[in-house]
Amino acid sequence: MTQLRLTYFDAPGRAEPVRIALFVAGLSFEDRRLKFPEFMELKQSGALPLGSLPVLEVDGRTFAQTAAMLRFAAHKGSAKLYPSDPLAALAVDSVIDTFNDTISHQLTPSLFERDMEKKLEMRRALLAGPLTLALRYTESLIEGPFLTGSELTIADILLGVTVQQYRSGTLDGIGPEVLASYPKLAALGDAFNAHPSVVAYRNRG
Ligand SMILES: N[C@@H](CCC(=O)N[C@@H](CS)C(=O)NCC(=O)O)C(=O)O
Repeated sequence: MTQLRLTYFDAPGRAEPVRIALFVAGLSFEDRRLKFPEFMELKQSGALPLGSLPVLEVDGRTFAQTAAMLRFAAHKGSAKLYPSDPLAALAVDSVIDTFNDTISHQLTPSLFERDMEKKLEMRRALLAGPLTLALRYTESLIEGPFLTGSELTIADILLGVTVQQYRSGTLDGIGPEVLASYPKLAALGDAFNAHPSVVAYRNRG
């Protein structure tokens, strides 16, 4: 059996969609969670190919990039998390790339900002520009209840975790009110939470 080990911080962050995708796909994996000093030690040892987390080890080979990990889980696992129809796959990939771009270039810098006023200003700029574009675009693509219809895909996992993050209020300046203009996305978040595999993930103990 293929040995899988996912390494990230002890937080949802970028790894949570990958954790859920691996679980839903029926792939057992080691969920390795590092404290910040352990991450720094690993980074300095050169074991992280891009210097960042998460990384997924597959039989000892180390891979970076969450979007690729999500696709890997879908292709390798038992659940149909990636559409065979090219147009549906285009929608899935486009949403994943859109959110990864928005997170990498706009949200991540604000996470490292310690001055609260500056942080909120960065979040306001994010909302006024790229995040609103990303949300509006995503809303226009959602067929309902999930992105491409009735099947849960890896894009829905990423969106479901994102909706959950906004609803939780843990991102200062980007709270549940952001979803008011995007009813399809909010409904997708509800469908994600109610999906039996996602419920099983949350109850996994
Ligand atoms: N494009 C990468 C981005 C990975 C990334 O930015 N990881 C952050 C944590 S969320 C990180 O490790 N930052 C610390 C660093 O680069 O030193 C992905 O999707 O996996």
